[in-house]
Amino acid sequence: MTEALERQEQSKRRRKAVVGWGAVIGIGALLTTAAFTDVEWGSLGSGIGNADSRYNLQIKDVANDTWQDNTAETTAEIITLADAENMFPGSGPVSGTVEVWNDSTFVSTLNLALVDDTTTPSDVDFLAALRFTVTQDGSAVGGTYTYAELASGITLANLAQDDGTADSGPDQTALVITVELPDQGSAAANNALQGQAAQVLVKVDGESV
Ligand SMILES: [Ca+2]
Ligand SMILES: [Ca+2]
Repeated sequence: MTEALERQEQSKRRRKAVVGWGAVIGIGALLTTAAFTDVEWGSLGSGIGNADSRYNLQIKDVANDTWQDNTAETTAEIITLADAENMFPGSGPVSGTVEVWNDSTFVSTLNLALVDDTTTPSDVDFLAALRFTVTQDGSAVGGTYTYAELASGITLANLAQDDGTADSGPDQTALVITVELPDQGSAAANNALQGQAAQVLVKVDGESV
């Protein structure tokens, strides 16, 4: 065999070898496809939206030391103002505390407004003569307000989301509302308010942010 012929034969054998391997690999792949299957599932998080992700403010039921929803004016939580019934012009301030909890996973804005109770409407002159101040966790919110000014509402500091610790933390706040009936400047003006009364509701609302 000449050298050239021998190289030709070697080349043919290499091509056969290559073709042979290709066939084996092809069959192997076919067998895998036919005999074995497998699947993996993933989930986009543990849910999109959640029953627990409800935005919810609550007000403290002081008498029972529990938190509650009070969405209707007719079932408003009574905030005790000690000695408010004996108020007279110049008699000094009385105050009550509203505690609010942000029972949700959202940060909440907070607003406070006074609303004249339509079931027991206030005497207009008496209501207008009252002066109010508001503190949030000990810090004054603005200055001295008339009823009309607080009826328009004021903005309080935001509440953090529920921190998982009951009855403490930045998810709750204490609002102290102080009411005063100042001396009206004359006996006649003071006497004009005799026998008058006011019944005012406190509305605290917010928005998730
Ligand atoms: Ca609520
Ligand atoms: Ca808490």
